[in-house]
Amino acid sequence: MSYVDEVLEKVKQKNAAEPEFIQAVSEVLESIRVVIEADEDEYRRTAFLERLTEPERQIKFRVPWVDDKGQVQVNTGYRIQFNSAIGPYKGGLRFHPSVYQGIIKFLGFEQVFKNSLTGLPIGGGKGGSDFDPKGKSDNEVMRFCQSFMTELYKYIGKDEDVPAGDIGVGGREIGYLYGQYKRITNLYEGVLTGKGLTFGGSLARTEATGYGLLYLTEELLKINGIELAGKTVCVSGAGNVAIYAIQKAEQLGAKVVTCSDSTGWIYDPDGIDVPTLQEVKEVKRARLTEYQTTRPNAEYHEGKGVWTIKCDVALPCATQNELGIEDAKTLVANGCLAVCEGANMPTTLEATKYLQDNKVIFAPGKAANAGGVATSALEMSQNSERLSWTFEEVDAKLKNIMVNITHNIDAAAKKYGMEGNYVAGANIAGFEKVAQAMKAQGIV
Ligand code: NDP
Ligand code: 2IT
Repeated sequence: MSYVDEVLEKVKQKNAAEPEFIQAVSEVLESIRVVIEADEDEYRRTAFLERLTEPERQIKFRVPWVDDKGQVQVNTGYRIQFNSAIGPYKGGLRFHPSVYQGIIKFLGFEQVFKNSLTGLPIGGGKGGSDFDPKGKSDNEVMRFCQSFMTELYKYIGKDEDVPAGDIGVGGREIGYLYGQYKRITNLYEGVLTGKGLTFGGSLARTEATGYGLLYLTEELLKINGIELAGKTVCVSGAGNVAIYAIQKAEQLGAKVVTCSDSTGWIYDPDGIDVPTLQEVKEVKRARLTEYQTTRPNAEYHEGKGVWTIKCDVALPCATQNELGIEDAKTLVANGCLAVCEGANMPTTLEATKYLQDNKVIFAPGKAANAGGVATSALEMSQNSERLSWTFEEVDAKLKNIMVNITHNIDAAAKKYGMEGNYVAGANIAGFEKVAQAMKAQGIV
């Protein structure tokens, strides 16, 4: 049996209860098979892939907090420090009831290669909790965040591990977490990114993941001789990534006609109105039904459905495995040209293969959504030098990083004879830097 297959078998056995982690590892190991097989004996002798797929450290902790009625609630907290070969652990925190170890592990694993692709010195990690911020008061969210940080602070630091936001963790949560870290440690340091602008946050971090997704999408289409302007775009999600993806797509001359949340979706034939969406989701924290009240031409539907709308470009920006094989078939039948992932692993392996087989340009999340963490690394730089760059400076650096990623994944795919396979290109390009660093650092 080849070394890659041996390790895949071991990973499946060892992590049988974590399907998302197995999915993420399978995709990466399949992609880098060609690199491993060129020097298989040495990779096997050094148990390289066993080390790559085993987190350096996994922290799991109790998070007790008191709700507004005086009832004590208990959640589980996680921080998985996956790989620090190229820099301190870096990656977001997710607060969502679906969180368990397998979700955080798959996200941490993806983060290792994503962070490598940014070209910046950041290792990979991820954390979170099964806490559901929906329907909680600000005070409840604050008490939860304070309790979460009262344990987490022991394991993080500006040169050690730097968390940020993800699903359910935005500016409000980062503020509460930062306040508690500072109170406990007495340190005013860049230990979290996505901070408010008055306490060390970076301009353009809020917009960065969505904007970066569009910079990469525009460049990838250009490489393939297609112009983004004038195209119809379907977006899923209505959170941080989705909102700023829609805004940038519209600025670049495309028309975005859909968005969705966990209960339903919007089709707006006039193009999604970003200020209305921001009011509903960022200010009121309400459901998408509210969007329709000020946009009478828009349709609201319960459940899932954004991929049924005919589009040129599809941007899944909600959550993992939200785009399955039936969705992929519908997109292809409707003439979709490109799918670029704003979320982490939103497309199933089967759907990804179907899209690629049908010549749909496919950009995997670890490349396409890397603008968020890249700008987090820019926030770390600004914190270190105690300076703040302008929006235009940060945005220009972000654009440059995304254009570089686009060309790097294209070149890596070509180098290994897989032109146009950007999944392989991203995995190989991300792997190469981490692998070099791990080899140089010995058996650790
Ligand atoms: P938010 O919490 O801001 O938004 C998430 C959106 O997706 C919401 O509209 C939410 O609906 C919807 N959603 C979440 N979970 C589900 C689910 N299980 N079923 C259906 N809809 C769901 O998160 P982000 O925008 O930050 O994150 C979106 C994706 O992007 C995630 O995969 C995340 O890992 C990834 N990502 C985020 C980055 C960042 O910088 N924030 C960077 C790179 C990737 P509702 O409004 O009802 O809650
Ligand atoms: O998935 C991701 O890259 C993020 N949630 C952002 C991580 C970060 O450290 O900014």
